[in-house]
Amino acid sequence: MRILLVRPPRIKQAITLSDFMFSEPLGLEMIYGTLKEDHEVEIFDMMIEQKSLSVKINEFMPHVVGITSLCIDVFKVLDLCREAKEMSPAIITAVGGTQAYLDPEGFYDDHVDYIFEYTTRANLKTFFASINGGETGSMDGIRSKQLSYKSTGKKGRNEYMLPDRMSTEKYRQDYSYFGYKPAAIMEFGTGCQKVCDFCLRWRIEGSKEKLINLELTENDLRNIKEPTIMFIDNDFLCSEEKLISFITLVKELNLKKNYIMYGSVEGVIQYEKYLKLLREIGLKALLVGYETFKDDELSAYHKSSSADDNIRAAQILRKYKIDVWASFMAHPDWDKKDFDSLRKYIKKLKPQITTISPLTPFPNLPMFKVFEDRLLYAREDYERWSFGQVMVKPSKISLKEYYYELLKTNLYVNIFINKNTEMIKKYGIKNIYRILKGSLKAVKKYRALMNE
Ligand code: B12
Repeated sequence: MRILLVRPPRIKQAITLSDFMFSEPLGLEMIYGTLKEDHEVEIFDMMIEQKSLSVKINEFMPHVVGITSLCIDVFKVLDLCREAKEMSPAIITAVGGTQAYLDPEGFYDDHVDYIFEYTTRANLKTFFASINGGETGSMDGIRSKQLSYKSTGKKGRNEYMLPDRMSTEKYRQDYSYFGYKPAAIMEFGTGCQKVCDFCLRWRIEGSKEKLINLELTENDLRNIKEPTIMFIDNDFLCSEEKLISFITLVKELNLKKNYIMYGSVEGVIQYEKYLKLLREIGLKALLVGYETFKDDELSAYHKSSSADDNIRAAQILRKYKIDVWASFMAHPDWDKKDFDSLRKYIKKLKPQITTISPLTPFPNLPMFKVFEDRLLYAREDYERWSFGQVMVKPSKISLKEYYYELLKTNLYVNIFINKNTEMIKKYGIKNIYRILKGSLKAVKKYRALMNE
């Protein structure tokens, strides 16, 4: 069979960070890697391609169009499925990805034949073998239109398979992570035991932390040609076993690359001794969720660290010269004084890059129920659920003032606190220009929202 795997284009009206962080469609590369054994497969990355899906379908004549999805993509994915069906009703459409896992119902639509709620090597292989033979019975993890999207009831999770890095060869120069371009992404271990209240990631991967099969990881590391790898693990600093195993592997393979990782405050403090080693083998930046300057909010979010721990972690990371890309969440009950206190707190932490996003109680998270009555938009207003837009009505100041404070704080901390000349030296003027262009776009979108 000919299978076209599609990543939908950027959603222009949504607030996204994809101008700063723009990675490869890792899930599609895995599907490609598994299906290429028996089928003719191609990836069509519409975040880069200028061509329409119809033109691509005319060229490739696929039997199946499989589309990946994130929260803000739902309407676009449905449009693409319709476009495929209009080209030929015989084309089979299938949807997968994070959003299909978290909320498959959003894809119940006449133009969607199958929804992969979760994908494993086994269900993927069986599914394609059986539709090739004209059969479509019920299968674990897959909901079909024919069976009214009923699930078999068996729960499961996405399996980490070996991605085929060559499948996106023609796009790879464009994939970047902030100042690092080109950059690849991969995962070393799945799950997150911290189960913070606002976070989706343990919902996706579970609360058990597990290392991905080392042989697979080793193969994948050998295949990556980019000088920078961003690890998407929820908390790379979650266990001594993981740190030792990574450091040993990098040394064994004699890899000389830049690494970017997510790391918790707790992990920085507990595993300080490994940070020196990580820095020596190439760790350049750690993405740290400091979240807030208030202890009561940290405990309400079920974070296991305090505001003072944040400061301690920042000092440790400075000591080892590891850049910090910090993230904070603005609570909807903040007033102007709170934003001012946040700016002062960030001055103490001195991260290299800071993002402040409004708290987003995503549907399915326990927090959704808490804020349900204060939501500004409907659950089905998918393009707004970007984690960049204010979704909960602020209680102390107007929405316009709230946006103003968010914008002011984001600009203030990134322009005045971060050392911009140092960044130009580190990333080069071309990368800084790309980032500035992205920032201007974001500022424009924020201003439009302020006047909505
Ligand atoms: C890398 C990444 C990105 C990359 C690219 C992701 C992509 N797929 O295109 C970039 C940087 C572009 C990105 C952007 C955004 N992201 Co992001 N991202 C991630 C991250 C760190 C890893 C995702 C990943 O690669 N997982 C591993 C792969 C293997 O999993 P997977 O894609 O689900 O694929 C598996 C299955 O789903 C299946 N599959 C996938 N697609 C398909 C298709 C078919 C047909 C089939 C059969 C199977 C299948 O195959 C895989 C098998 O295991 C996650 C956090 C995390 N650690 O999970 C956030 C995350 C997915 N992102 C998130 C968000 C919110 C965003 C943004 C909206 C943020 C923003 N405001 O800018 C933007 C949206 C971009 C846009 N549409 O314009 C949320 C998603 C929430 C949701 N409900 O979807 C997450 C969970 C982070 C969070 N906030 O908690 N992101």
